[in-house]
Amino acid sequence: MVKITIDDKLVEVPKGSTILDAAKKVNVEIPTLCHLNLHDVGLVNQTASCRACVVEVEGRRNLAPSCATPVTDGMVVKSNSVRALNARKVVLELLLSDHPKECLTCAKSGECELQDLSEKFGIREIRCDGAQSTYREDYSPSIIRDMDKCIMCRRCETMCNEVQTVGALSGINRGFDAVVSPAFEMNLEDSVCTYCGQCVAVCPTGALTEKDYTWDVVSALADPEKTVVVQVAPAVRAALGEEFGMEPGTLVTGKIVTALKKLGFDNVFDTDFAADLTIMEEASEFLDRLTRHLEGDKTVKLPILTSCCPAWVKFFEHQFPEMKDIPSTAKSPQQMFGAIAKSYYAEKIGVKRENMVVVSIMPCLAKKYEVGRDEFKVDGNPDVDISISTRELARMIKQFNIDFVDLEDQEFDNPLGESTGAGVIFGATGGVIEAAVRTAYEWVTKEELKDVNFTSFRGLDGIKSATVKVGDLDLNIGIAHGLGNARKLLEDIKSGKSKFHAIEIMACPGGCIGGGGQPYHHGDLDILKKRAEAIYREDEGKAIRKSHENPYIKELYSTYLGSPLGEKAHHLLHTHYFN
Ligand code: HC1
Ligand code: SF4
Repeated sequence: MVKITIDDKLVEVPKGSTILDAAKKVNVEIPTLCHLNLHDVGLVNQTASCRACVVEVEGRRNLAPSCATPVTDGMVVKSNSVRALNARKVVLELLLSDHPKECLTCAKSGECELQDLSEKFGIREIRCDGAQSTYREDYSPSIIRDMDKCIMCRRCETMCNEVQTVGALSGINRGFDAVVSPAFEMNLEDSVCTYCGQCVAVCPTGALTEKDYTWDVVSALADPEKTVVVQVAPAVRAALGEEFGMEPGTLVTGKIVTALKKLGFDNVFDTDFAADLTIMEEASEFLDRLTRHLEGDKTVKLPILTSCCPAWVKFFEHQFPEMKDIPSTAKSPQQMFGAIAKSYYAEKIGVKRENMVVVSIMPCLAKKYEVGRDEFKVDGNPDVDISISTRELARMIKQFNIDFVDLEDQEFDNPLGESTGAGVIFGATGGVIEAAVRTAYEWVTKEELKDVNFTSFRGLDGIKSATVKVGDLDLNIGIAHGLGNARKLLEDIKSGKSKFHAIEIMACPGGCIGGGGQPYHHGDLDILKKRAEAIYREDEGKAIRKSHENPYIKELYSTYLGSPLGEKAHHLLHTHYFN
C-alpha cells in the first residue's frame, strides 16, 4: 500500500493506483474529460490527452495529469491550487477554441461533459479563438459522426477496439487534422461498424450521437390515414425514468403506456410479447437441432447462438461469415413484432399493411439499422417503420409537455401487449437464454419447472457459463455480453474447443439495459446493475413467467401461425444471414 496526501487528506491506496484513484477514495473531485474507467466491462481509457485533470505535486516542476500519474509513498498533491485551476481553465479554452459553438442546436446539449466543465469554470469568452478544423458530417442509419466536435479523447476508439474488438474507429492524421475515423475516412456505413452505439454511449461531447427520428414519428401520428402502433422494448422500462430525475432502477412500465397513449399512438404494445414469441421459435429450433445432434446427424451444428441483437448479427456477418449457419434463424423480437403486427393484427383490425406504421422504442441504436434491412420488408414496405431510442422517447415526452413522473399507470393493449416474465428478462445479459431454458426444460421433461430463477445466468461477468440438468441431459450454456467477449466464445467454436450447446450473445455491456440508446450513464456502472435488478423485479412480479404459457401467444399459434417452425411461422418469423 502507498500513503499520499491530497488536499491535506491522508489516503492509503494499493501500489500502482493513480492520483485520480486516490482522490476518488477521499471524495476529492478532480474533473476529467478523456479519462473513463469502466473496469467491470473492460474499458479503461487512460490516454491523458485532455489534461483537464492536472494537479500540483509537491517537489515537481510540471503539473501532473492525475489520471495517468502513479502514486508514490509520501506524495503530497494539491488538486485545487490556483496554478492547477488556471491550467485547467486554459485547457478548456484551448479545447473550445477548436470546437463549434453550437450548444443551442447540439444533440448533446445538456449531456455534454465539455459543456458541463466550461460552465463549472465560468468560461464566458475564448481568449485564443482562431482557425477551426472542419470535417464532413457522416450520417448512417443509426449514428451521426460530427468530428468538428471531437476532442480526441479516444474513448470511442478504446470502446470500439478494445471492448468490442470491432476495429471500426482509429485515430488518423496528425496535429490539427488528427481525427478519429473509420479507415481511409470512409463512412461508418461502409465500415465494419456494428452500430452497437457504445462509442456514442461514452463520447463526452456531441461528436457521436444517434440519428434522431422523433419527428418522423410525430409526422406519422399526425397523419389521419395511418394507424400507428408502438412496441416498447424490455430494457426501456428500467431506464426511461432516469431522464425525468427518477432513481436508476425505477420501473416505469405503466407510465410509459400512459405517455404513449397521450402522444397519440393507436395501440401501445409490448416487445416482450414478441420476446415470448421468439422463445417459442428459438427454443423449438434449439431442441430440433439438439435432438438431431444426439441422434448422430453430423450436418447439425451446435452450439446454437441467439440472434436477437442486430449489432451482434452484423458483427458475425462481418467477422465470422463462415459461421453464419450457427446462429438461430429466429428474427429478433423487434422484427417478429413488426411481421405479426403487419399481418395478423392488421388483418384482424382490417387495416392495409401500407396504412399501418409500426414504431419501436428501443434501448439500442442498431435497431434503427435493423428496421431498414431488406429482408425485413414486404414489397419495399418495412415490418417496422421507425425505431427510436429511450432518449428520443424522453425528448418526445418533454416536447409534448407530459408530466411523466406524475402519470398514472396503464396496461398495454392486447393482443400484442401481454407478456410473461420470460419476455421481460430479455433486457438483461443472460435473460434470453434463461427464458429459453425455462421453456425448453418443460418441453423436454414434460414436468413443471419449480424454480424458474437461473441465477447463475445473471450478473455482469463478461462471460458466464452454467450447466443445467434437463432430464437426462446436462445442458451447457454460455453467455457473453460485449462483442470482445463474444469473439472469445466464437474463436472457441471455430477451433472446436467450445463445450456449449447454446450461447446467448448481446453486443452491449450489460445487455440491452446498457444499450447505446439508453440514458447516458456517464461512467457509473452501478446504474446498469440497478436497471438489471429492476428487470428481474418485473419478472418476479408477473403472474406467468414462461413464454409458452402466454395465453395470447397460444392463441396466435392456434388461430394463425400453426406450430412453431411450421410453414407460416417460418415465413413470418425466421430470416437468413449474409456474408
Ligand atoms: Fe433488446 Fe430484444 S432484448 S434486443 O436487448 O431481443 O434493443 O430491451 O427489444 O428485438 O425483446 C434491445 C431490449 C429488445 C429485441 C427483445
Ligand atoms: Fe464501434 Fe460500435 Fe461505435 Fe460502430 S457503433 S464505431 S462498432 S463502438
